[in-house]
Amino acid sequence: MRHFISVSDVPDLQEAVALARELKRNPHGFARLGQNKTMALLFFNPSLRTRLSTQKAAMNLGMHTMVLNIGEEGWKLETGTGVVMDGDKAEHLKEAVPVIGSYCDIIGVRSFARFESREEDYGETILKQFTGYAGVPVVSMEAATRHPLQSFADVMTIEELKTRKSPKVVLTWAPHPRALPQAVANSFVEWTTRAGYEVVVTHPEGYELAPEFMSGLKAEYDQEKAFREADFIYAKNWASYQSYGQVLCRDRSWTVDARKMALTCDARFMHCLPVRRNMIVTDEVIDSNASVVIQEAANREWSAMAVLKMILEDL
Ligand code: AN0
Ligand code: CP
Repeated sequence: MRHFISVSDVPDLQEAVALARELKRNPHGFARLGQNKTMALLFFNPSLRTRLSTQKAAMNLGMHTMVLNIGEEGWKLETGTGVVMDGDKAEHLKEAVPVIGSYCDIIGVRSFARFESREEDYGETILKQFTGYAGVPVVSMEAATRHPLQSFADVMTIEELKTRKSPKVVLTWAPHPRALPQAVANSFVEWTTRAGYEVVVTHPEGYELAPEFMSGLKAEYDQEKAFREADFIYAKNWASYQSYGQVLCRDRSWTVDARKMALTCDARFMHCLPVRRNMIVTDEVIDSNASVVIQEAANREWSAMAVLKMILEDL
């Protein structure tokens, strides 16, 4: 594997999940694979899980890691084309990315959707500059439209817990006070569809995901109907794609609660975290035995490790 940007970079999803589960059982079996190799982890946005789990995964493989919070610790970087750089940005990605690439063997980068322009976000203009100028493999640690490391851990968690070959997996929109990217939702649909699950997406009108992520799926606007017979409930907020970046609904009747969970087939509750309690999900549900959010977050280490192992083997 060269870059890790979306599910299409993974040669075989079943094999990749099997590898992640094997690494979970045997974390130190490949401690020399990354010897004398260095990974740079670059963050344009905050992170708890992605930063720690990816760094830990790299360390498990014997790699060195360098973490940079761009903008806070380094120079502010210009990302636009043909800009007269008379503002607060000291350096362009065109120089910064190949320089960083010269110091390391793999670059991880987190750069959320900015909601300034749908075309720029959905064109992945920043990520493309990284893959174009780095000269080394690039791992997306959440870009404008996808969060593949998260989705890999999500599918791994479902594989660990499922009781049917093709479980019913429901992605439900839930309310949040701020505008959040569609990346987690987009990726989740992409990966769970590829895994062969029965995928249902439910949200209020106006929150339809981009058509390229919904191919073959129809949105269900009735949340309770969607929840019936579900094996997994995956909650996430996202801002509108059509009215790009806007918060159209704050209706707390979409919060996942125990009454709605009771409609399911003893479903497990999932969320990528960080989660706002009693907005996205009630305390009662997230504190119940149905919630697998900690297992899901812990699996980030093993899925990241599988990704880095596949990249290191092809360096
Ligand atoms: C981010 C998002 O929704 O994309 C990161 C989630 C992993 N969430 C927040 O900013 C709260
Ligand atoms: N789920 C996830 O990516 O969490 P962080 O934003 O804390 O990295």
